[in-house]
Amino acid sequence: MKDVISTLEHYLTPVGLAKLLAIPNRDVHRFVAKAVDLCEPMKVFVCTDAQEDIDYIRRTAIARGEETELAINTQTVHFDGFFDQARDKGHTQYLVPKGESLGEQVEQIDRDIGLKEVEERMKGCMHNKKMVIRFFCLGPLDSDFSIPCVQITDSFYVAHSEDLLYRTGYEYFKRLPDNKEIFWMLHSSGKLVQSVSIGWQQRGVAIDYLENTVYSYNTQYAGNTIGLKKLALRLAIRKANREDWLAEHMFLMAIHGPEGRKTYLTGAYPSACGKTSTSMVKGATIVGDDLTYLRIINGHVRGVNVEQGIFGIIRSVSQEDDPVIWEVLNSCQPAIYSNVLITEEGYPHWLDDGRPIPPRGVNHSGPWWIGKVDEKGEEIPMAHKNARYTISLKGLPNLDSALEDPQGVKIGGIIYGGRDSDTWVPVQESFNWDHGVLTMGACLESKTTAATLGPSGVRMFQPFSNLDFISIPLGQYIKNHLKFGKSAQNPPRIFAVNYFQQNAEGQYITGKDAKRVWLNWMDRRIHGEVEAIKTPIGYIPRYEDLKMLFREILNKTYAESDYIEQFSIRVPELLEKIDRIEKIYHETVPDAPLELSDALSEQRVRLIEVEKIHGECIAPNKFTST
Ligand code: OXD
Ligand code: MN
Repeated sequence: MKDVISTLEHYLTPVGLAKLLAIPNRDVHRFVAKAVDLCEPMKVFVCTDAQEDIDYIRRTAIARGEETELAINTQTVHFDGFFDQARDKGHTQYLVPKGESLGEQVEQIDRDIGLKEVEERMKGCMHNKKMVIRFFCLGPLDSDFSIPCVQITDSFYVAHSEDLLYRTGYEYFKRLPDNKEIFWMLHSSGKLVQSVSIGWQQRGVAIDYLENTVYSYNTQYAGNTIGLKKLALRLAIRKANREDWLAEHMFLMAIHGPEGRKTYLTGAYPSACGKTSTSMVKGATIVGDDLTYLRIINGHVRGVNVEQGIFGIIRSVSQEDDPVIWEVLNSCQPAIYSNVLITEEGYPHWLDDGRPIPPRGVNHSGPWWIGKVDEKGEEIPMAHKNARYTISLKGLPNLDSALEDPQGVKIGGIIYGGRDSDTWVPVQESFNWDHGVLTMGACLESKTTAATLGPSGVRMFQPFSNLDFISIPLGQYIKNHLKFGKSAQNPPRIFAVNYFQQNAEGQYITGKDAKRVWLNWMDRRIHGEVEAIKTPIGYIPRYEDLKMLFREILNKTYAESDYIEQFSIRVPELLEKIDRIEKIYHETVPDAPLELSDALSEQRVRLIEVEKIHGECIAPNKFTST
């Protein structure tokens, strides 16, 4: 590569160069020079925080056919290629220097080989394209949590989505101290046909953590391309590991309890297991729905939303179950839909939206009609199961006032939850921080969903809902959690939830709105207002408290028979779970902390003891309240 400035002069217009050089940080100039040298773009657009630059991004996404305007003209739709509509875990790899290993749970490749592959796949990939350079900040600006990020992409859809999802940071970059750590993201959709990326067989995401850089190529699906989302999370987990804080796959919300008190809860559930719908429940306020950084400030665990928007799964969003999201999507707020059905009149429809299915429209397969089949003769559904909406949090009626607080919010409780048919009860509280980390976070299992490629409905080990993004050995990650709790004066309570519990006939046994009750029960526990029943797996609610909350919050009667069915302790299933998890840790996580095997053995002994007295399925009233 020629020297940095002459390379930049070669590719950038004088206006673009002036915008770039207004940022004094030399690493920024070097990264852009390296990117243009590799991708050889036809043109380069440097995007500042100015409204005209931001408008240009949206306009160009539409002009190039990456997005189409809808009947509500603040909204657009984007389609990904047929095979490119979910996160590709198999082709997302860490570039690991020789002699290092991230452990068996993590996809990795020798760094030199990985970089060579990136070079081969990305060399000249923007020949006939325009490159966009954008500056953002993860977390609120000018705070201990802030991480500045540079995103380079040839997709105006990606650049536009990031505008709704992240805090713009061009001005922030201008005032960055020289030594501030920056995350770098370079993306190309590769070859496009009708605005759709067609090189999916050679797609990949390569995480070069030595250089805090992520490369993503031949893919458009936002989970693989929006650098600031799951790509940056992987870098953030490493940074957090070095600096003793936590980077988590968690929503962040406030429950509004009695007398106007607010209690902040943060929760880790795997993708498509209810994070967004939980953070948007009626009566609560949302800080974020997907990514939270947690730090200890003045002895307290405090958290921020890394993002400022939602890239949410739209399947099953309905007026009845999700009134707040529904209202936002039907307002004039900017939104980008992906992989939904668009009717001839320009309105989006999606699976299980509670409305009649339109007879025809356009979806990711092109023109669509009821009964349309693919080349294998299989019926093409109206919309993809992983269809999404992208909106900014700004303007949500239920937005929490602390979104931009540079100190974050004080966390009262942490929740772990997954798609679990037969082990966990709907809500439980751990005995203490370590018990929660070890038997809830580290033991989380969940059935796979359409958010990742591959079959859905398969029970998988999903510790902390963060396994897909963990970039350090898993044992170390767990030790960091234990240490974090010890460093806090009064660590948050830890809870587990299960919205997907089923009966022997395979039917779900809790209503969708019940999650509001479970959340309010947590609030009451945190403030010491309700007692609980001590079981071998943790504390569970008393019937009378839930009955009162169902009445107060949902105006519903809660039958004792429902309580007994939902909160009975299913001993054989819980023991099998311990066996499964122990085996995984034993076989694949050599650095797992000793505390983990102790916690699991103790839990097993407690379960076996109660089984001897009360049998396999134990009703909650067999245990005593504390
Ligand atoms: C997401 C995911 O899109 O986790 O948030 O897949
Ligand atoms: Mn997510």
